[in-house]
Amino acid sequence: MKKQPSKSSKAAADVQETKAILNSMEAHLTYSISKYSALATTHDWYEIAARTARDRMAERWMETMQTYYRDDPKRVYYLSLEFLVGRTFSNAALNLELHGEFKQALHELGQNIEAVSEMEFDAGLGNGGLGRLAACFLDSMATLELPCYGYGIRYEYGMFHQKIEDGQQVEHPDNWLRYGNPWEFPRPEVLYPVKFHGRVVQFTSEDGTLRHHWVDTEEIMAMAYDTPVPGFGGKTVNNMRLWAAKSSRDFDLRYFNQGDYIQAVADKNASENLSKVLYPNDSTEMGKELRLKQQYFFVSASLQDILYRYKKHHATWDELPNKVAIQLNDTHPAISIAELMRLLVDIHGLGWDHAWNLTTRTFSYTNHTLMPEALETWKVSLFEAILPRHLEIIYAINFQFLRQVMHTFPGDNELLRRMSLIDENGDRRIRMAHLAIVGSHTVNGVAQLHTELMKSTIFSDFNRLWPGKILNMTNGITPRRWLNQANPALAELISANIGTGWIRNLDELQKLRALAKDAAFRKAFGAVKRANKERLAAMIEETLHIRVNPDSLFDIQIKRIHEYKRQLLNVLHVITLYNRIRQGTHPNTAPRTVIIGGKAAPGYVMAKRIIRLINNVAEIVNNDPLIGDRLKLLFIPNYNVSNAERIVPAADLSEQISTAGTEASGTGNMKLSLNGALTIGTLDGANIEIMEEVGEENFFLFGLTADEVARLRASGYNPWDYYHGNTELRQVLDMIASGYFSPDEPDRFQSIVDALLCHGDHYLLLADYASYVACQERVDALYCRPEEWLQKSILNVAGMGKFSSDRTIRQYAEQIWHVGPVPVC
Ligand code: B1N
Repeated sequence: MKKQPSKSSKAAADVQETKAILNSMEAHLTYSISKYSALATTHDWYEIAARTARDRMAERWMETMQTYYRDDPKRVYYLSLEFLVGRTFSNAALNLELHGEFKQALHELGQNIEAVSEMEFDAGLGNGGLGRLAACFLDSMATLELPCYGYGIRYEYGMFHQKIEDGQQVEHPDNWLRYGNPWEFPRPEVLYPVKFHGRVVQFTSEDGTLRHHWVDTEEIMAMAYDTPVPGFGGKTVNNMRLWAAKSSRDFDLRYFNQGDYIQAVADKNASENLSKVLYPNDSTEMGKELRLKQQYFFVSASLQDILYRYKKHHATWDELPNKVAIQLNDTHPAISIAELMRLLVDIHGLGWDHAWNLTTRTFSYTNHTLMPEALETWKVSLFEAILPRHLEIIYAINFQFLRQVMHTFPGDNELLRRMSLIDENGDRRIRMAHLAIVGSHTVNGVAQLHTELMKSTIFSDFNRLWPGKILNMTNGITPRRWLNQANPALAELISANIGTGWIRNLDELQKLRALAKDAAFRKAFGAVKRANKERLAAMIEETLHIRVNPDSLFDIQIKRIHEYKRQLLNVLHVITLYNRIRQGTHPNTAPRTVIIGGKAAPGYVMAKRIIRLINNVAEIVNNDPLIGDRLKLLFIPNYNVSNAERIVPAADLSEQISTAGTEASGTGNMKLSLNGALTIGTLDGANIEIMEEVGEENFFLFGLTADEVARLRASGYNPWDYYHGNTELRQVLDMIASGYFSPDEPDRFQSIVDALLCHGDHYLLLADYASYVACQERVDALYCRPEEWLQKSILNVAGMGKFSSDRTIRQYAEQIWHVGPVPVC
């Protein structure tokens, strides 16, 4: 092993910087908190440290904004209903390369940086992968010095807090702003009206053109809150602008003076409900009126803001697509397309064709799922009531679009029905994905397989009409948070051996390949993993009061609970191991700790039942004296970004076991592999590309391929064949159905078994069971050869360069946005 001094691995903090930070913190203690240090709580120290870090970002932030204003480069606007940022303090300190200094300064004040960091509430403004991807992208965009802005909603309540009571998920509100949020800057002067309801009147203008007025509307104000987003190195600090709903009544004094005061205050509350809470649905659609209002609210405010900024530099609209790129994060902000048309045509008086040309050159759209139940559609009647002018605009877009389809493929009425923006089957519905595709210049999927399936299945008609419009942009994760911050010991070890270049250029991890053969490096690498496992074990003991053995294989599945992700298949395997151990048919291999974490959408009954099954199985397995230490099953409550930062570095095995063709990409798979876990997975989403990068021999592959899944379903899949054909599987299912794990209520889990045997086992768990169990045996065998395991683990880390979100963002910048870096001097 060679040693190299490097900034982030230096032991001693810079003395001058530390002193300056110490002085700032003492000043904040007096002027922001106004307490004697003896009275300051750990939370006060967090507040002080956060403000001190924030001060250090502020100057660069202002310089960045000034540079963009002065140079007027083409800017990117990332519109997302979700930003799952997590905590900010450690991330800010690390990206400013001042973590050591903060640690030392806090130490001198008698504080421990980890305890102080723990005081911060997670910003949980997202459900899962889609929201976390948006947060990783912001980090990469700032690190790559790209002029980008995130736009979203400042939910007062983020993703619910999950508690487990009596084995079941209970949702508690996430009041994350209770103690204030030191990272945000309210901008009460940045305020836009957003209209709803009302009706459309037509009139002919002086020049004889037909014009539209949207009148008798209700108005809600959108107020901006800005949060700085520092890139690594802290040179570029970009902006994330989140909108909060404020009553327009506040700004209309007449209402208060003349009207009913009490009613006025009640109305004010009602309108501010708009940004109150994040909808906790991931990959399922719920069609609620408030959700549509949230979408339009943030879209309308963001577009007004974007056009205002554009207008400061430009007299006409012609340059819009050369100065503005708007990325739609799924269809949630797709109403943008109709809104930009409305602003350009109705408000700014452009002709329809001119406006359409500018609009389609400005937008691009990312699709994140093929699941039919997640594809957004809105009832035409709902649109008519809430956004009547947008409905007219969508009809007009559809008319012109279908005319184009008719010209290209004459006489195919079925094709017109399929491609229409309006689904005419049953109650009429607007297909938001079709609106997004038609209104964008580029559409992208999030992993190779997902993009190919988009082109060959759900969007095949569009791919035929516009070949080349659908591109792949394989997802990535930021190595700053997911290695440098979450796993400081591994980061340190890597930097000591190959330097710190990997933090900006993750491809440099390749240099670790040679070190996989170095016994001393393997030993050090193994020691880091072991220490991370001890840390997780301590956390588990503290929260769950269960002692786990850090020498056991940590087998981890962390993600939203969804049938397609097949947490249930994992449970079937755990029960199989349980039976084998009890029956004495399990070879005496490594003990295992199976850890599952994730939230279920509150209305998703089957997902909640699966959580209960996991907890009930855990109860039996963990307390069986015949099992002892050989097998443990744990459900970690309230899986979120901060918990992930503890769990991911401690994983030996990463469970990525979705039915092939269902998981668009996955990003947890990347985080776990980057931290040295080996993957057991199907050929699905980004798993395929991970396997390509790390090598098949370093990946545990099992199960049907996406093609085989499609063929098996088409040829008539019968789960009973597998039930009758596999004794162990039959035993496991019979145990669940007969109440072995729920003796107080024997038929509690009957419906789970019914879903598999009687309702078609839509996600083919039974078809993949044997292959999965056999693959797990190979996992066991390898874990008993620790040197080989370590080698493969190192080769996983070494192969992860491709999955930096820096690579992903560079591809978006070059192939979709056509923007380049704007260094801030
Ligand atoms: O987006 C991630 C992918 O890595 C995952 O595979 C994918 O499942 C996830 C409606 C969604 N797709 N769709 C959603 C989230 C919230 C919502 O209200 C849909 N999330 C994904 C990043 O590409």
